[in-house]
Amino acid sequence: MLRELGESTLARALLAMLRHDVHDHTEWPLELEEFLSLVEAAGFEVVETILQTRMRPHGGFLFGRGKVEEIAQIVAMEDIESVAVYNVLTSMQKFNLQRALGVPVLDRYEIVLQVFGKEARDNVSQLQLELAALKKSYPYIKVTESERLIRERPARLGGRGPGEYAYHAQLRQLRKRIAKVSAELAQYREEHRRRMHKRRELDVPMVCLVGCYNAGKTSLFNALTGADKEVSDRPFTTLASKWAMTGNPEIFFIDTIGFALDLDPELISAFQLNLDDMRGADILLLVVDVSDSFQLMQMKMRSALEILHGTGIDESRILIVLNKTDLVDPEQAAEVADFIDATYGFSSVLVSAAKEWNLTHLTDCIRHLFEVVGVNLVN
Ligand SMILES: Nc1nc2c(ncn2[C@@H]2O[C@H](COP(=O)(O)OP(=O)(O)O)[C@@H](O)[C@H]2O)c(=O)[nH]1
Ligand SMILES: [Mg+2]
Repeated sequence: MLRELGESTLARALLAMLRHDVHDHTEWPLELEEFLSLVEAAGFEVVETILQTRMRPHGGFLFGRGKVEEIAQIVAMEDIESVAVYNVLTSMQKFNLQRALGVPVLDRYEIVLQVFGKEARDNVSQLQLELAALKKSYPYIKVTESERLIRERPARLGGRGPGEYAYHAQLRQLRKRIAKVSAELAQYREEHRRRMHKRRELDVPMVCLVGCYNAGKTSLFNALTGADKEVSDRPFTTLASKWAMTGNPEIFFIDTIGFALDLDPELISAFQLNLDDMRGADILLLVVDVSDSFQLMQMKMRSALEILHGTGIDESRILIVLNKTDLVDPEQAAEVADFIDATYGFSSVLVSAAKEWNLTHLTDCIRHLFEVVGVNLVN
């Protein structure tokens, strides 16, 4: 299909998802919608969406062969430039899909990386991102190159051909780069730990804001500390953590990276410096967008709690902050708060960071939780 002049210059993407839980009828549309906003934030215009329901993912292609052919036809007819897959692909699946479709295929891991990459301006974030990308590309290069060598082998007369040497050299290069980036990050991490230790010696308690992107962490951070950081509805504007101290009571607030639904553990593990901030804080405010649908809100909470749990954070140190109450009916907000208190056993506070509603009460709740976890405050 020919594109009209003046049409969007964003790369045209097809979005594909494999649903393997055939009993789930309500979560996948929300997951797909969240993914769509990520793909758009990564700089694509989504022009087609393909869904397949299949109990067992195809080992080689993720999708069944018939579905792959259908996607290939749409890619050709609709002038699609990239395919974004919701599911995390194995290197083999990515390789096979790219060969079958003839366009780049990016999975959720890579889409998130691409979005992160747009925002990463500081050194630490860039290195953490590079490490996450390298971890993904190393096995992929192994697969693509070994496939290529197998195809070329019959033409050769035994022994290693030049292609094979180049392949091993490329892998060696990648391993060297991974080692170098890891070493640099280890240094930054050490320095970061020293700095945290110094702050700890000041005896000022630390509160870290966590939650999914767009929940309003940075807005709340600004409202609580009077800082003026960029607030955005683009995902992941905050990569490296930011610190600010308040007086009366003296508290260090830390604004850190946002989570997304179902983040890959490998990807999360690349952001150790941000995780250190979460681990090092005395308490954590899990900021939740109360204007999301009830189900999406719970899915996001679950995702965030899983990450915090995996990071070794004790649940007793978490306070749930239900933000954006200005966007919902007060009764509805109160019901959500009651539900969360009853279901998850966390205390929650209703606030609006934008309108600065209920922040004094939030500070009281923070003081109370400090007492519970045994932190002394200096006024
Ligand atoms: N209506 C309303 N919008 C808010 C509130 N808090 C944040 N926002 C908006 O939500 C979006 C994301 O906010 P941000 O603080 O960047 O979220 P973060 O990704 O969690 O740091 C921005 O467009 C904010 O203006 C709030 O209390 N009420
Ligand atoms: Mg932010």
